[in-house]
Amino acid sequence: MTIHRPRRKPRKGKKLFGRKRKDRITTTPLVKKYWLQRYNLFSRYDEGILLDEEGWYSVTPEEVAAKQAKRCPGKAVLDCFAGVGGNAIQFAKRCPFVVAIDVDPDKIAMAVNNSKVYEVADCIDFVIGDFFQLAPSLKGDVVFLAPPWGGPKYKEKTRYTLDLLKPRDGHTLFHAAQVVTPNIIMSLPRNVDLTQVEELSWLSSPPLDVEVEENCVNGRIKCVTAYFGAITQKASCKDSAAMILCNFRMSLDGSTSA
Ligand code: MGP
Ligand code: SAH
Repeated sequence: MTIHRPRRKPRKGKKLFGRKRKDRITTTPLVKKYWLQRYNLFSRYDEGILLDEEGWYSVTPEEVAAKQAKRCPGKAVLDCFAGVGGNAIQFAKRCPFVVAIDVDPDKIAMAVNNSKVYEVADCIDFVIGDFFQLAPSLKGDVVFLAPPWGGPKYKEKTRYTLDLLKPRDGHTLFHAAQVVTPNIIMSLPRNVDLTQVEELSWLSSPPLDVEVEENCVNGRIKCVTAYFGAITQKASCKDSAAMILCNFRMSLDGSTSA
């Protein structure tokens, strides 16, 4: 495991005045590419953020994670493949209850550390475990799924099919999540087969609302996010349409009884 650790954690309120933080551990060529993007991944990187190799290439860029979290205000969110905490930290800023699950104890240790850097560690429950085993016992309003895509080589496929997701294929993953809630968010490769993504919504009867967005950082697409169920904009439009209708009826009722 390659943990990138600052030589010295800057003390709160103390500025580094032009002195650059040096990483103690040698950076592999693979990691270097992501290290160059470090402030897009964690804007507070210099305050002691820790990542291992998989963490570097898998963490959701902060701007994207913040956008995904914006969909879930006030919700209880289960981040089922939490990694080094990129998403869990952003959920914790907006949601009263966040559970961060990862099968790798080192990832959870790094996620705990990183959430402390962002001062949200107290808002997250960390669980070391296998999502597929835990799913039947989980409770939450939203399930967030950012599973392994099979490493950075995912982009070699012209069309990334859902059977390539790890450790289980996309259908098995979606089925497991549906046991918890129909409100599911999936973070997927930018070359994912969108027809297959849409088909996932048909696994539910009646079919779930589905919405897909491309997520860019500095004008480059980083991933695709699929929202299912009540967290799609379509569903919230339906809610607000129902609300408007309801308010309209109430005002009619009011005018009749007046
Ligand atoms: P990338 O395509 O490897 O990097 O990953 P980049 O900088 O866009 O490279 P380029 O060669 O295309 O220019 C882009 C983003 O996808 C990463 O920052 C992660 O947020 C996300 N990502 C990449 N991988 C391999 C995974 C993965 O296995 N799982 C998850 N959940 N996210 C990943
Ligand atoms: N969204 C995260 C990155 C997730 S990377 C972030 O922003 O930091 C995918 C993670 O899934 C890896 O950390 C890996 O350890 C974890 N994982 C793989 N199989 C798992 C399983 N069966 N249950 C839970 N976590 C798993």
